[in-house]
Amino acid sequence: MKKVLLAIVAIVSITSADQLTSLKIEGMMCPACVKNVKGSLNDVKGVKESSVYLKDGKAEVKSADGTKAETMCDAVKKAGYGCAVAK
Ligand SMILES: [Cu+2]
Repeated sequence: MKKVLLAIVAIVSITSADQLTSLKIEGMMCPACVKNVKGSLNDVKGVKESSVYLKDGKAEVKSADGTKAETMCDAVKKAGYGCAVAK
């Protein structure tokens, strides 16, 4: 029984692989902006971790597979910044 459970857990963790999304962020001027963007990204359902780069004007978002980049961008825009999905 225990072995079966372990096998199921292994399958779930393989199929729910993390997804990496790159976003272009516009309008960040200072570290407070970075904090705002990061906070709004982390509030998006499915997002696990985000790194926001002020100088490069970009963000790397680690999320559950299937989390839409558009949803992330909408959250950033709501916070008052420009956002586009980077290729
Ligand atoms: Cu700022």
